[in-house]
Amino acid sequence: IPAPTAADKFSFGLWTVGWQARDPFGDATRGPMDPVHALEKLAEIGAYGVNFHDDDLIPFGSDDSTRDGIIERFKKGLADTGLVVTTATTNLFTHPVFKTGAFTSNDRDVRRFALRKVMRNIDLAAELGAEIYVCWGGREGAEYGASQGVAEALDRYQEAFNLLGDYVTDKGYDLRFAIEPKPNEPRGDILLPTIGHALAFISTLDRPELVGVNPEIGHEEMAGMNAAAGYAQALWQGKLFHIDLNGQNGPKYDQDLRFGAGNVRGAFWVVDTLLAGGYDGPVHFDYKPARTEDENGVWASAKACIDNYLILREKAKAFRADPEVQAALEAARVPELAVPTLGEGEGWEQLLEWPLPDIEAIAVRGGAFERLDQLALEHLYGVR
Ligand code: GLT
Ligand code: MN
Ligand code: MN
Ligand code: MN
Repeated sequence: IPAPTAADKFSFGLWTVGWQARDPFGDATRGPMDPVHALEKLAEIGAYGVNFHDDDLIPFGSDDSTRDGIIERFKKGLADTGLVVTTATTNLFTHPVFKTGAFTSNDRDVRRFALRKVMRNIDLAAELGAEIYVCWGGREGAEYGASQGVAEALDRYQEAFNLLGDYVTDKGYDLRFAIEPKPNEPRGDILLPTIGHALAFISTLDRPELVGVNPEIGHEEMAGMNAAAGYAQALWQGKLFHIDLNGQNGPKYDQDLRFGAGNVRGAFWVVDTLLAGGYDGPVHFDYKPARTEDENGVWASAKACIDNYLILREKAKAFRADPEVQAALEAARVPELAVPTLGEGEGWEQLLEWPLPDIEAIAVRGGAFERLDQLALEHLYGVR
């Protein structure tokens, strides 16, 4: 396994390695983790960056002097370890005030408070040099058909992003937003449930150029989506601002497994897609070290996220470089898809004049995809 370097831009959220492993059925199995300790250990395993929710760093409700002290200590930790703050985000889901939503709560006071909470942490994000501000709207949604109007909720969601776009523009911050889709959990049905919903929503904003997506592998798979295909479309639209890599075993509760566990094949195609699309942002892991683990298990799993990415990157490169794969791609006519359907200067009239080839002969021709996919599996299984 290659050693991680700063150029790989591996990053972790404080809430990942710091997760105390409370679940709906059981209490925490690990104690709180000091953020500066997290920085030290992350630097040790080869991470480049870190990110956080406001409340991960500064407990909700802290007074100003406590807040300032925590920030100063964290800045020193960053300087000592050389870690970079790649992104930041707001916790709009833990405190009971957000139980009916944040930007889209029916309660207007909640919406106004949520925006204030975000703006305050945007100031800190900008101060610490973050370039991306993640927005995961886990509480934006509903359990019941009549409990909120979806159209009105989307109006308020749009209003929130328009206001935040004004805020960073007026403040002169070099910060863009990344919306993180998720279909459900904690709400029964969450607004902007998939990459596609988020991309469509972004196109309605006043400043669409400031907003992209932060797709999480597990969330897409919970929705039955192919994560790699979603990442590819986001790249194609210039909207893959950030990524949350982790593992998931099919459509069930959000497992947040370490990257590379769960759907291994899906993880391989995600890495291949990121390489092909030239993604050069932080390679961020958003996972939860299993509840069974003590702190040793936390760092073993964090290191495993990095290692699995590096392993899969080697395999994806080897797959693409393999002459047999290149021949199989040709046989499957994959390069032909890059050729425009109409020739230079052609329009519908020329297409109508095109002498039809033997359609029945084309219909019996095989796609030759099985051989190609088997080569991918053989690379993944480590026999090539
Ligand atoms: C929360 C969620 C993640 C989001 C984080 C950002 S918070 O842990 O499960 O998927 O990326 O708010
Ligand atoms: Mn039950
Ligand atoms: Mn998740
Ligand atoms: Mn996430």
